[in-house]
Amino acid sequence: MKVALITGVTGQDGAYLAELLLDKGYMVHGVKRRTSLFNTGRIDHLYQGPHERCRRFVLHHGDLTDSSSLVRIVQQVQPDEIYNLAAQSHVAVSFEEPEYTANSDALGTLRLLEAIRILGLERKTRFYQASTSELYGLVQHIPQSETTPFYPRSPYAVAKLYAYWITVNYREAYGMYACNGILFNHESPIRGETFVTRKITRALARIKLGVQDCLYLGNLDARRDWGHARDYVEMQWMMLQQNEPEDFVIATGSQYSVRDFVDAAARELGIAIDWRGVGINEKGYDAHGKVIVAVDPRYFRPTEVQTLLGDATKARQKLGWTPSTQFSELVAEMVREDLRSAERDELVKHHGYTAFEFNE
Ligand code: NDP
Ligand code: GDR
Repeated sequence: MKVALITGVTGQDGAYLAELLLDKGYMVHGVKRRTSLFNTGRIDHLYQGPHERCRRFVLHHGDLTDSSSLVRIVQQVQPDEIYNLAAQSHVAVSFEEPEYTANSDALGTLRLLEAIRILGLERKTRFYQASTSELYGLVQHIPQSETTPFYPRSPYAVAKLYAYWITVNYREAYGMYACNGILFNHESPIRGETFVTRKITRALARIKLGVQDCLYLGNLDARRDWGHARDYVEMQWMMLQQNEPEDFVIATGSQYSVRDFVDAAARELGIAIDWRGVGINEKGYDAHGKVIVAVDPRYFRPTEVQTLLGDATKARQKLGWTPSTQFSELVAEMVREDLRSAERDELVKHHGYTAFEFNE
């Protein structure tokens, strides 16, 4: 049985990847940092308690900022594959916590690579690094491929740039099977609530049911290449199954603006948005003339990544990559799930928790 270790297992990609690897028959170990509450909502359906026989999913306490925990876990687990998905992954937050972001996202990657080396596992353990389209930042070429020069535009992207190159360096210096997946934005119903797609689907569902009044956003003109996380984790696994380690761009090759995303989600909910004004005065009105979307400059970033569009030709040719979920399907799935949660919130708001006794 192959053994995988996933850092960031409680995150969006970690949950999808754990599920995928368990389906493939792997023994899966996940690194979880200590939190005051469980924080395992995305992986609870996979949980197997310590007393279960034949466990194939095990969680370990550890942190990317703590070498000792990483060395101990890698030593215990002796993984065939490590997927380094853990990161302070929010670009806007990285401007507020730049040092922590560098520590976890840049040095954290180094710590894991060193753990492999210290334990003499260079020939055994394959390493996947969660690199990002944010590396392209102020884009130097459209569309972006593996050969497009990087120009990071946030402390997050700069930290990930270090992680990208240290992964390449350990591959070249020590002959390790280590590779970067340069993944463009990928979303899902379990995306963190403060990333723009989920913020939109969640807020519009709540507005539809009267639980929330208005959705406040930053730059509506930012353009992204959005795919589905379920499709992307499959490529993370594929990258570790090749004969030689290589870096790959994973993207859909289609691009939409934040405003397009709002419109698509609103359409799904049967809301027609009438946009009026420009810049920070731009607002979206519903059919009754009520403002339901507004720009709030607090969500602008000190330096913005205005446009990202990926060219995944190499992954298509070498990994057989084709995204199976279209933009409209992604939006529909996210809206559907958030409408379900909004219905619960609406029930509680208007009837209190006791409502569940009668209605569920
Ligand atoms: P999430 O933010 O959903 O998950 C991040 C995970 O990292 C969480 O499990 C989090 O734990 C964990 N984590 C954060 N800091 C630490 C730390 N110091 N030590 C240990 N664990 C830590 O991110 P995604 O799942 O969306 O992304 C996965 C990876 O891919 C990230 O590295 C991200 O930067 C990168 N990426 C993501 C893209 C996307 O569009 N989703 C695109 C390209 C790259 P906790 O649950 O406790 O917060
Ligand atoms: P991004 O994702 O920065 O691309 O990083 P995010 O969804 O946060 O932003 C996308 C674009 O939308 C604009 N935007 C807003 N963003 C947020 N979060 N909230 C808002 O209110 C808002 N209004 C407009 C942003 O300015 C930006 O241009 C994600 C993360 O998953 C990274 O970890 C990953 O590396 C990259 O995708 C690829």
